[in-house]
Amino acid sequence: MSESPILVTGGAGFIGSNLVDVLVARGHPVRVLDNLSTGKRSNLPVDAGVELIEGDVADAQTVRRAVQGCRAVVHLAAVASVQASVDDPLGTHQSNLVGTLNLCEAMREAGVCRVVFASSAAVYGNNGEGQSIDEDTSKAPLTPYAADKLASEHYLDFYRRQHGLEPVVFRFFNIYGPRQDPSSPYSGVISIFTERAQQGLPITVFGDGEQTRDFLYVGDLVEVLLQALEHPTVEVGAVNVGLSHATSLNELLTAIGDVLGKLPPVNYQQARGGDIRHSRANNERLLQRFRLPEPVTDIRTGLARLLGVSGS
Ligand code: NAD
Ligand code: UD2
Repeated sequence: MSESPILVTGGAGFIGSNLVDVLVARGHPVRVLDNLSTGKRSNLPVDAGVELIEGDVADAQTVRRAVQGCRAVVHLAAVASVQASVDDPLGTHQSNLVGTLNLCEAMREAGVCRVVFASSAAVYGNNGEGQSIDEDTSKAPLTPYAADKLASEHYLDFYRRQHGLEPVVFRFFNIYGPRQDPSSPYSGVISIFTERAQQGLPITVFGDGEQTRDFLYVGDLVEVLLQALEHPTVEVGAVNVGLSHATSLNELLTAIGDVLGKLPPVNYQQARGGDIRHSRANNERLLQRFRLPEPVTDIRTGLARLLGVSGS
């Protein structure tokens, strides 16, 4: 009998499609549920037998259909932009919380247990500023995005206790790499900076550029997601996913300039309201439970790969 598919919600997006590529390459049947709001059909491998259900996680019936007959789920479908959630809290909530709840219910009904969930470092707000943030750091969701991620974690835990779901909850820090869409001003900063640097267009830094982020290459994240799908047991509690390495935006710009051999003019504007100043993961729990690739992709190697510059 052929293996049942793994469902990847949001599989046509940046992280999802990078995951789908590796699942397919390793011979797993894959089903994708995606409403193509930011994801693209063209992100999915051609002729690889990936089944795409074009639909919304906010629609319970569609989610039921997608979960039916699956072996496990990786739940990535969400509005990924923090700012979009500030602009449209209600619309975002449908995708980011109702979608998770629909998934929990559909999994319970279908008897599918394992779900890997993409939560976010945003749940910590500005707590832990200046030091690395461990999972017990108090939560301070500052935006609808962060509130929905934290609430999703609580619902998943309820379904674990009550209905035997096996959630593996990851709090991603800042992920970057190929297919991160640079087209919106609220896209991931590395996708915007590298795209503009390649085109010779001016770059805008919001603030003084000394804010820091913990950047992780998407290929390294995918290796962790795969382990979470296969892990024989599931331990309780969310797991930070980051390198525990802080890079300021000014350092990032220097690195892009070094890799490309050029950098366009950089303008500094007022910091975005509500922007987190420093964010760095304490990743001890990640390293206890999972393996990061050896060696992990450092920022210069990741940028060189993304920019298609040799030496990567
Ligand atoms: P992305 O926008 O590229 O991917 C999200 C995908 O979900 C897209 O394909 C989109 O079309 C789909 N989608 C959105 N709403 C949907 C809905 N209602 N129904 C069905 N599909 C829907 O973003 P990404 O960076 O790949 O993010 C993937 C997940 O990881 C998200 O849950 C995001 O919140 C989380 N995350 C990302 C980062 C990061 O740094 N990129 C950090 C923390 C958490
Ligand atoms: C990212 C994720 C979010 C989340 C969080 C977890 C995206 C789009 N957002 O939010 O989903 O879970 O990480 O850590 O993937 N900036 C500029 N110029 C630009 C664009 C951004 O200066 O043109 C600044 C921005 O003000 C911020 C920093 O770059 O200080 C990082 O911004 P971001 O949107 O890449 O990431 P973040 O941390 O807000």
